[in-house]
Amino acid sequence: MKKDLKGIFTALLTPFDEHDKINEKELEKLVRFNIEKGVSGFYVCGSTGEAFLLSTDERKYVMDIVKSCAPDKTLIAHIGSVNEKEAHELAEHANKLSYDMISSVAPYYYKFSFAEIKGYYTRLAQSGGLPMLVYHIPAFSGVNFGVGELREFLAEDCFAGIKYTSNDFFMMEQCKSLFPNKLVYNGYDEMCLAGLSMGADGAIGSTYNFMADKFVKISKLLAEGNVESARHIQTEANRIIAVLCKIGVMMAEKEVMNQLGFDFGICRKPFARPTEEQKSMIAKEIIPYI
Ligand code: MN9
Repeated sequence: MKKDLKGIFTALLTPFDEHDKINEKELEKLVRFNIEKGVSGFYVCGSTGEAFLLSTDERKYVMDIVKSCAPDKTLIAHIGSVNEKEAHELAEHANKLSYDMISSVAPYYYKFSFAEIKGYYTRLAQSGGLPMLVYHIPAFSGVNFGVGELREFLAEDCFAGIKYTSNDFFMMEQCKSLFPNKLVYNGYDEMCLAGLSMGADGAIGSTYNFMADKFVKISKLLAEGNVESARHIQTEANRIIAVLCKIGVMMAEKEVMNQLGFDFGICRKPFARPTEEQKSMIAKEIIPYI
């Protein structure tokens, strides 16, 4: 069966139990819940999955769990790390598990030159055995690629495309039209319709953990040419996302899952736990609208 490379991909959250250990059962439940909502696949251990707060072994363990409960879905392993050795180890693991793609943020913290960053990506893409999806997220990584730089990646066969988390849709459209055969995934859920209508092949996002169905609908409606109805659903979703942003997206999303009946625990420190006031905001302003 050929895998679906288009559509909606959930950037999975990582549930922790009361001892701060990965909660395998809840993660499996989350994967099944999203499959039922019609997602095409999963982005595993990205920013949303608290990748940078997990050990190498924990990241591998999450990859194992997701592969075993979603073997037929398109699986993208985020293997990014400023420690390139770790990134290689994770890429090898993803390859061993037959993931479909690897993906990475730009190496962060130090101000690496573009040549150094390109070296990092190219070594991983050439040696990992899996095509690389460049994770462009300047607001978090501090690395702001321009079209010229992104096209240097896209011109190479070992690069699958870009996970594009930026609101510069002019640049996104230029990448897609220069390389129509490469994949471009929209990254900001609150602009999903904008990204898809400017040519993105699909969307990868964190709020899909609990409302993937809204975005599966947006993408179907757009494909049918029904922009008005698609925009209506995007507006509904954005009312929810605005509340998440006010609280702090990561910790708010885990609390949403908890209030929906999952047992996701809290984000790892230094993230704070939600206050009672934030919890009641979620109960009143988010849960009834999911
Ligand atoms: O790229 C996610 N980005 C981050 C994906 O988490 C940094 C998005 O799904 C956002 O969480 C979401 C809310 O701003 O759009």
